[in-house]
Amino acid sequence: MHTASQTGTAAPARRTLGQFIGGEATHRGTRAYECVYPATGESTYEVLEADAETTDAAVRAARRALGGPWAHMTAADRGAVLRRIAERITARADEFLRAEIIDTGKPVGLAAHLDIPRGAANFSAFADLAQHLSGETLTTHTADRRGALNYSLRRPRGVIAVICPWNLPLLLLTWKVAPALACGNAVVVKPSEETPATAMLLAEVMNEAGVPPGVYNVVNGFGQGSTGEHLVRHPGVSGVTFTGETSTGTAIMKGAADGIRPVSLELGGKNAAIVFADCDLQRAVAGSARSAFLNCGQVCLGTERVYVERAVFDEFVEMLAREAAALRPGDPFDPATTLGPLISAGHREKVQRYFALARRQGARVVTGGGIPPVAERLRGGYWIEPTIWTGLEETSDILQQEIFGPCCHVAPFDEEDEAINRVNASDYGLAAAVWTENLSRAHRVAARLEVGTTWVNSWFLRDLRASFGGSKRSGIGREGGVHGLDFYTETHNVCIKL
Ligand code: NAD
Ligand code: 6OD
Repeated sequence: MHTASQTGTAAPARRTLGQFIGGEATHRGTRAYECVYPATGESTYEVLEADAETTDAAVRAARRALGGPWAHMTAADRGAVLRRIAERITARADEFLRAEIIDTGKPVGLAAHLDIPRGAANFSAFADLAQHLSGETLTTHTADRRGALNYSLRRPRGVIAVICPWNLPLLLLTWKVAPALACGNAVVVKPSEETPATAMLLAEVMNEAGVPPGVYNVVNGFGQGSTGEHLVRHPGVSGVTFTGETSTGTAIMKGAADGIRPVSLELGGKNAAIVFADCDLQRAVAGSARSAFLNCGQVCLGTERVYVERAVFDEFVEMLAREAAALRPGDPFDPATTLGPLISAGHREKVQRYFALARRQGARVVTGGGIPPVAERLRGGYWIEPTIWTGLEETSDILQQEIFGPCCHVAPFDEEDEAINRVNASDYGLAAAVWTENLSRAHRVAARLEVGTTWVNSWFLRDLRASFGGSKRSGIGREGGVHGLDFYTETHNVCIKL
């Protein structure tokens, strides 16, 4: 779909991004800050931070839109608008692709096959969901024997605050905006301060697709003490859907508690894979490499712990190390590049602290652990080597804390029960992968894992109708298909005495 010659190398024009409020781009905002191209460290454009007053204007615009045609449209008409949004994203895919790469530094092959098509697919999938806004009907016994009829209605919850991280900016934002709009809500989106571009491009698409003014609003800025916190605490917000770190989720939950607003939280993970000796080893290695290193390891579902049955442990480690070594860092716009940089200097420092800690705690570094050589013009970027460790204790920080970089620890196990217990011995519970050709074992193990999603013989294979979310500290609530309906709508029971 996209080639290097279509997109060229990144030489972004200087510009200023503000907000999108009530159907219009505006330069309201206070402090300006710079965004950076992670592949070179160069600043790209400036962004205006939305202060409390500007955030208030966005929430008010969303409230006004709820009184207009959007919330009262038929579900089929809203579905048609969502389909047009999907079509416009696809028609403007090259612009989305370029904007996403300049913000994140991710390789063009990845963004072209995952981020941008999923951005469109989220809208087509939830266009259909709008048709399923049904409720329950109950006939009720009463003392006079005439009975009563109970039925439920669903109405839009109201103004939904959508707060997103930087790792899959368009994918994760549209994953929340699409169901919110399908259910008739208005949204105020706060993209990550690192990656605001595709949320603003989506604003143009909303106008092109005929979304009424005020239904989709964007405010830019930071989190605590800034735009994110103003938004969460705004009394005009009816619910907050958030994807990001567990500690941020905690702060957001506290902020939403004032006013008793519901939250849907997709948080961090410390995901594990179990590789049984009876698996298709080649497939398990390729899948584990993908799950540890895709997007430079910056995927919440990524595997940072791998447990391998002892009989195939040495062979697995050797094969995984070969996969890691085959990854090619380089110009994100070059289709041959398979490894992008980390998002920022700060995030690379965090990942490097874990690399140093692993060594101090006695890890054997199978491969990686440093900064890879890259072309001179890329040397200011936040490059890091894909890294594999063995030999650490289960209680080590490396096995307990989310690193969010291209790295994993591989440990041998002897018994099925032992592997399950080690996977579950985590504060997190987002996702797991199980690699086995034994059908009974696959079902038996999956049923015992304390996570929101288990993939068997695959990873990050998504059906947008399936539930998605985390257990334990990985989140609250489920989104996907009809599963988010309780969050995005308010159920209203009507009881008719007959
Ligand atoms: P983050 O929590 O630092 O920031 C996410 C968003 O929250 C940003 O827009 C930020 O500005 C905002 N924010 C921060 N503090 C806030 C506050 N007090 N009030 C309101 N908003 C606030 O996360 P990140 O660094 O952008 O993303 C990486 C993290 O996200 C990782 O932990 C990763 O696992 C997680 N993540 C989870 C999922 C999932 O589906 N479970 C998906 C992607 C990323
Ligand atoms: O695929 C999705 O719907 C989803 N929420 C993926 C999350 C990936 C985390 O980085």
